[in-house]
Amino acid sequence: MAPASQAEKQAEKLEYIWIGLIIVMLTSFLAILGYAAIAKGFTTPEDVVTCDVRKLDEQITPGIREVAPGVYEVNITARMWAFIPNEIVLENPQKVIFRITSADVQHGFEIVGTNVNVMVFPGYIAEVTWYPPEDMEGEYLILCNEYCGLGHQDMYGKLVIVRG
Ligand SMILES: [Cu+2]
Repeated sequence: MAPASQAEKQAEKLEYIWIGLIIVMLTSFLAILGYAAIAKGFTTPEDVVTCDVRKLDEQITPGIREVAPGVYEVNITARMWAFIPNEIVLENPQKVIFRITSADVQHGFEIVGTNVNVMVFPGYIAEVTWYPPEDMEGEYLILCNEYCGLGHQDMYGKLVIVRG
């Protein structure tokens, strides 16, 4: 074997430097994760509501219910490629509780122009409590913003807020 040239020695030195850097980075990331989990108590959400996709019809009834004056519960099932119900009409809403689940794949639920934007996973019920501004009225677009298959671009709905 020929003796290593100066260039080869230089390359080997650089490789050790990079390996060292990677070890330092990985160790710091794991240390930060461990510190957050143990010392700060950061964990995955525990108040998650689950459901059985095979028995969805028994567990969630899509629709709008006014539970008190101005307080609405809206249950929504997202599926390829629609929201059920697809049109949500609310009269003078003050508080809206959305419960959204998916019957098949991962979807998104976004009301354009508001801060309602949530991922929807099969097997989980995403719950969003929303206080629409008092001057908000008219029609708003509801979009799926997670790519969910060939008909994804057709997956949208409508929120109508009626005041008066
Ligand atoms: Cu989609």
